[in-house]
Amino acid sequence: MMNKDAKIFIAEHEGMIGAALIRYLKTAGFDNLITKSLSQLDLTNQNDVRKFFLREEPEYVFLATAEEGGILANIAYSADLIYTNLQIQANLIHFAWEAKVKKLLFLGSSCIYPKFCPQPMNEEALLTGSLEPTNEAYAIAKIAGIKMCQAHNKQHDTNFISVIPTNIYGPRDNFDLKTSHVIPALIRKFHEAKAGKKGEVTIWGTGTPRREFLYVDDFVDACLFLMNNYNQPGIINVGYGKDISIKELALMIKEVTEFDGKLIFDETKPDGMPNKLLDVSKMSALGWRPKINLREGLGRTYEWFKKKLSLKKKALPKKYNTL
Ligand code: GFB
Repeated sequence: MMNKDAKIFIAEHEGMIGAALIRYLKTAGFDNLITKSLSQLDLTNQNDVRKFFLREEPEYVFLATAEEGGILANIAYSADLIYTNLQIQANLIHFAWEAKVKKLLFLGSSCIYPKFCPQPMNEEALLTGSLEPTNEAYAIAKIAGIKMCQAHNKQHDTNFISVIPTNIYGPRDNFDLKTSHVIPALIRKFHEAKAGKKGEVTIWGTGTPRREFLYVDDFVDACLFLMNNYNQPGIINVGYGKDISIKELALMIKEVTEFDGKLIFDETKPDGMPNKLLDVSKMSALGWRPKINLREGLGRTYEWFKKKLSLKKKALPKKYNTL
């Protein structure tokens, strides 16, 4: 159990998950949080990360940063994704051990499971089949991170846990149409079509793939819960427990944004994994449940998006680097 004055490093705090974690930890009364903007600490730089850990000696680390993107970014930037993620993870996990960090929470991704994994995807399915080619490079980096945590636990007796999130969405998501995931992309497309009085919105793929989505506030609540209650080397899934087809999702976003037009499905764009639903029974058995349903979470995300636009600030949160 983390004390309220425990020294906690959140790497990094400017993205959707990191920012929500900071908000959540502060509300829960934690006041000894260490954050570093990417210009202050380059997480890909081995020497800088080593010096940072030895100087600051954090007690807890949330490794909530990743170079990542949606389906097309995963195809277009596969080299960047595998290289940068391996560097960041290797630095943070290894030097967290050197600096005697009490506990580290590493974020995996649901794309670590095989392409044709039985649904819902159980933790035991890791490394039982080939990966979905559209996100293989990213998935391999994430699997390496999990294995690195487990190897440190084995050899050095650390307590480094790996959490597997389903698709997370919410305020501060990436709304860049070329690199974003499906929810921010569709919110933006529907909003712009409505504003521009266009009659149609184009959805990538066939609309038949099924995905599971979890609102970011629920996810960070789960992370804190696991930091306090879960001490096993085995991975643990965190999801909403229900999936929806991309077509159903698009219809829901159409309703949330009050767009009044047609949906066009562009089948020249990839579908990716046919199904992606996590088996959340391990997490449920520990007593954790999500609170925010998809309709509610989409509404909150759309409100945030509109507020950002109306403030005429940068509508898009800064991405980690060039993606
Ligand atoms: O969210 P997404 O990009 O990634 O796409 P994945 C989910 C589904 O939505 C795919 C469809 O079937 C897309 O073809 N889709 C429809 C769209 N319209 C759009 C659109 O305008 N933009 C986007 N992006 N998709 C990710 C991986 O896979 O899952 C990441 O790329 C990560 O590596 C994440 O693992 C959890 O769900 O297919």
